[in-house]
Amino acid sequence: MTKLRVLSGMQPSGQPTLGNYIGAMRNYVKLQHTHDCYFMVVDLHAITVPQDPGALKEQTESVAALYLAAGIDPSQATIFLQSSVSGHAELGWLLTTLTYMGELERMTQFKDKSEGKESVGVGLFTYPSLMAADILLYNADLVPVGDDQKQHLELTRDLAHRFNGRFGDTFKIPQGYIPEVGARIMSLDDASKKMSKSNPNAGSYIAMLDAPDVIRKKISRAVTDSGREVKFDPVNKPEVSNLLSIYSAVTDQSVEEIEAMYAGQGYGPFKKGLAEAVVALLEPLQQKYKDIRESGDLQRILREGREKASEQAERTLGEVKSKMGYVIL
Ligand code: ATP
Ligand code: LTN
Repeated sequence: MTKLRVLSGMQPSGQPTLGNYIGAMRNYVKLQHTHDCYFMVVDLHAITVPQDPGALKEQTESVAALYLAAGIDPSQATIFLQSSVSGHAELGWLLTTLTYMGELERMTQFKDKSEGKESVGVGLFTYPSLMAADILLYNADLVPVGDDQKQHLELTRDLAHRFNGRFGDTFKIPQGYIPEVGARIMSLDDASKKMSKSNPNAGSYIAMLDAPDVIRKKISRAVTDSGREVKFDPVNKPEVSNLLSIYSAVTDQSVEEIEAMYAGQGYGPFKKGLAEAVVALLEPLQQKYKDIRESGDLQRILREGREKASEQAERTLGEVKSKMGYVIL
């Protein structure tokens, strides 16, 4: 039986966080054994907000190395850079012409990221069409993402239907793969906002590469209510509930088990336990990351990934262009 195809990507727009890991990356690792997987660093998406060229390069290599450190095996999954396969930009444009202004105006990520800004790049607005191209170029069946990407996936499905309806059956309709626990990890300083690597306050997130003592400090300073009961109650205790979700995702224990473990103890021991669990998860990954960066293997792995991805992308793009009426030379 042919394996279902999986595709996903992460932006090199800052330091990947524990939210990125729990919401997306660890599912990449899980899926690679049973699916035909493509994981990319979406460096074309990252420039929808200004990026310093030196930082972009470093962060791109860093995300690719984190994929490997987290356990993605390049002999099982294809790892590549979005910008190294020109078909993304090309199909992105073709799909942009099929996308309606109203659809993009409804995107909550655009609203959040443009809010209060004096000038906003057009790319931030049209970005979901490029994401649709990323997915449809590979005819992916499944797309592992966090909860915040649901709306973009819905648009991807709509664009695939629209293209198929107008030009004939071409694209598969992809499904999201969204974890039950940890699809939306919230900020440590404000439980109404998602944990984000582009938040200027580094205390709001745990970066996957934060040193153990930094992790301990950030968790001990995480905002909580003035009570002392460790209880999952997202409406009345959103901060503690967020920490409980992180604890549960990191240790694979149920929320009820964790509540019982800290019954009557207050937030201090709970936060200490959580910090040690996060450190135990990230410390070995950080050691692997260091080894990978020092090994110099990354270039070769990304080049091999580009070869495999390009082949697939060219095939789809050829079919798309021919169906749309482009003269194929
Ligand atoms: P930013 O926060 O900088 O705007 P991002 O982290 O949302 O960016 P990506 O790096 O592209 O953007 O996200 C990679 C994956 O991580 C996506 O699948 C996204 O849904 C998931 N993700 C991001 N933040 C969280 C979070 N707080 N909780 C769960 N999943 C998340
Ligand atoms: N839009 C996503 C990143 C992204 C993506 C993709 C995810 C770009 N292309 C394709 C899955 C599949 C984000 O901002 N997190």
